[in-house]
Amino acid sequence: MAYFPDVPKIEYEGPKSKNPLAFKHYNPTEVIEGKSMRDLLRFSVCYWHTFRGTGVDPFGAPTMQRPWEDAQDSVDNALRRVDVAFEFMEKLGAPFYCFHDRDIAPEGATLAESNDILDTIADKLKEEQKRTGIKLLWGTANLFSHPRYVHGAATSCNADVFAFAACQVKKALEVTNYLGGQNYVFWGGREGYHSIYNTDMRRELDHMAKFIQMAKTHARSIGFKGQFLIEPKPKEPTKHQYDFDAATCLNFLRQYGLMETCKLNIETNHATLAGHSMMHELTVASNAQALGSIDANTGDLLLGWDTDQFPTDIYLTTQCMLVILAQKGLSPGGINFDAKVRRESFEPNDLFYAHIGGMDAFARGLKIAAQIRKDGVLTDIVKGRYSSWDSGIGRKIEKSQMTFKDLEEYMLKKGNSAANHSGRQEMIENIINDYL
Ligand code: XUL
Ligand code: CO
Repeated sequence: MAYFPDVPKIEYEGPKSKNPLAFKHYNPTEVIEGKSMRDLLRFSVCYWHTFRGTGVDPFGAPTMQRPWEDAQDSVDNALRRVDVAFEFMEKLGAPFYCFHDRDIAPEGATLAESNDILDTIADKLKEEQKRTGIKLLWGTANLFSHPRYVHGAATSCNADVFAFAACQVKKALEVTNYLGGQNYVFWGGREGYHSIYNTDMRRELDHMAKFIQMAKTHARSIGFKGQFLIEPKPKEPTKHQYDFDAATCLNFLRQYGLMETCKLNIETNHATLAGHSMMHELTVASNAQALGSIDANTGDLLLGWDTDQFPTDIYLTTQCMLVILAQKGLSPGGINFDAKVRRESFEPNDLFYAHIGGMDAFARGLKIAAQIRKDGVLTDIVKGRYSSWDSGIGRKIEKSQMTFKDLEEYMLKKGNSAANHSGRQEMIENIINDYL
């Protein structure tokens, strides 16, 4: 049975095409910087928004037309949803997908029952992966929706909740491993606090580190070779989230000796909620050799919450691809669309338009970024701007050959520092515009 009967396989038709169900820029086999677009971009569809999003918001009921859904959240429904998901991803030509344990399978009355249901669904996912060649980019556990996680999961004041969360991650790791998942993500949903009066911050952070360490030990014991990723986010649901931004996460990883264990999964809307641009966050992570994967979406400049919209802004995708190309791609990570269609876009086919738009926006960003890199414009500008560090006094400072006393001697002799040059921000922005 077809769940998207009027949607054919989405093909690349080129920039002149007016077909809304075709790619204008994403041409999977086109080679850029020595790799196919498919291998460079490693697009992934997320199960939660795409197959579980209902359109519910704090003011109103679900709006999404999803004829395959029953109201019960039954196991049968979960099995049917696997068919829906794979039909969608196969037609779209997405090479990867991602899930939380509770997206793919309903929670049972006990842990044992939940684990059994998860196994049933995982078997079907495995079959479909085999049939289609679609792979699991990452798995994760939902440690934030259930009321038991009201005070957090790994950072809960209730040790039993830590234990339950550990069981959930243990199982999610096993399922991810069974499905050949290439990464495992930790998004600290409720790892944070609202009031410091009732919070032992130090102890909670110690527990969070212990949790990741224990997860790693288990992952290695079952032969999971995938990459661990932490996903920074500054607010929502708690006022103070421990994984505020890339720099905060890196500080946590360094403090607890976890740099070898985890890289970062950087999400655009989380970056902007933290008051940073996506390019800033990607650069912070990449500079620390910790940029593992990205959650591609965008916020709304006029709204202050996590709107998780599909990325369509070519400036944004170009900036992302400049950083990603500079580190030669994201593999084994990828570009996961952690994005949802608007509540008003309730027809099933809107899911196709949304993903096609996001994939095309990234493909365009990739082509533009590759051209900027080929012409060397930004590298030449930056190299020129720092040229005083390539010889003379700058070089000696960088090589640790100078003391403050030496510098005083140098400057007393010279009398004053050399003149500055303009940063030419506007000129550079104009140059970037020439490429768009
Ligand atoms: C929440 C969010 C999560 C993570 C996975 O804002 O981004 O869906 O990506 O837990
Ligand atoms: Co995300």
